[in-house]
Amino acid sequence: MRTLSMTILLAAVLSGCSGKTPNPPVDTPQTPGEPQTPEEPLPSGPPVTQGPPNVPEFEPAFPGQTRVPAIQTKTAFQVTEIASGFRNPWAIAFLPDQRMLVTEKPTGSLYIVTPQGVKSPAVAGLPRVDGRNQGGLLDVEVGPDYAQSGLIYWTYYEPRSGGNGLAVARAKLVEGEQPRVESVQVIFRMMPTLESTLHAGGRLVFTPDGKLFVTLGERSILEGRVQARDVKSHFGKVVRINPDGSVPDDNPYVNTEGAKPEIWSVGHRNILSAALDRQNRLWTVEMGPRGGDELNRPEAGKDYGWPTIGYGEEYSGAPIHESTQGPGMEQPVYYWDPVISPSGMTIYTGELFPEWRDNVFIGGLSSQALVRLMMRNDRVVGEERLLTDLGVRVREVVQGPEGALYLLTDATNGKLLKLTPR
Ligand SMILES: [Ca+2]
Repeated sequence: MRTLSMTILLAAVLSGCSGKTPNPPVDTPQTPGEPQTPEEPLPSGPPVTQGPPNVPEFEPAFPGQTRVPAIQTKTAFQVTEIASGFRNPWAIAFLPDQRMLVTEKPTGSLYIVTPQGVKSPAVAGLPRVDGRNQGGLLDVEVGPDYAQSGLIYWTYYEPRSGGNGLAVARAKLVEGEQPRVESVQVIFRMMPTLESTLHAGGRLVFTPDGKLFVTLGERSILEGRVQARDVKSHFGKVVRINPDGSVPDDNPYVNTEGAKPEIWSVGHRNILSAALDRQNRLWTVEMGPRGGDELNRPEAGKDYGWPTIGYGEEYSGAPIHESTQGPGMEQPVYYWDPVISPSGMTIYTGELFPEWRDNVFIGGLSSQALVRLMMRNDRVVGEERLLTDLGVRVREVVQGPEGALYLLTDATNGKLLKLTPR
């Protein structure tokens, strides 16, 4: 382990900006004896430094939907390299003993990594992936009953006759000199099959009531894009399943003729970021077109509008949307123009950084940043771009068991980094 030479010491205070923790929402249960955070004034001042908007003619639907005031973390922190040599790693999941599972996207390899950075041989027995382009092995999660079952879950681009599609598999992890998975079961297949190496989504989120959210993209090509609001297709959806792949009785479309019963919410583009908040509500960030990355809080049966409404345009500059708003479609909580290219997300609940309590962290690829959002009453009130001087694409961000943030950088020599108070 070594401390990066680019270690950052952030003690400066931006004038006019508050880096204080917001109040928890009023319905958040308070731990007995926990002091109430006094109400802080909202941040004010200019937004974070970024380029001009790509689609300046689109205006936000409400104040604070984009370009909120910049904030700056006051706690001095450091970035430590735990391990390197991962080929475009994608996701981290913590085992109960603080070791990590780390996925490598294009190779389809899964590793077990100790807190000191010692990497196992690649876990044997995972199914073959279609590793082209955005495909490969994506997210990994440790099952809620792992201590008894040894089950882990992962997402991948599954090669199929006639194309490919996202699949979710689970298996028992068996440790040893050559770790392996046993009894691999595919529990969900995104349908229809299509030939596309783009936009399959792929984040997994378990909820405390034992359900599993899976985020799905719309495959990028027009044939897939037009299915994003169609409940007969999995494309462009959040789905919710039981850990064995069966459909929960209370899903919103279980009684809709012809609908895919796994669907939770519709009208998404490509969701690569998903996390629960302290109230166990799902939040997502989706890759938008040029100028249209979105933060949403997907609710059962709601329509998030893609491709009918949105704030971006094609990368060619051609228009996609006639409007930013439409009947029966939800507004994003926040959007970015220019985009951050989001991947990875966590909502901070740790003790190491009290000022980050309930803040949203998002990995930024093209923005080469760790994006921090300060929230109040489910709106974004402050934004920060951390680690910009490292010059790395941040693929993944998760909170470790001790309250540190763990990151993966997207590179052919990808690194596992740890962010702690200095
Ligand atoms: Ca939307």
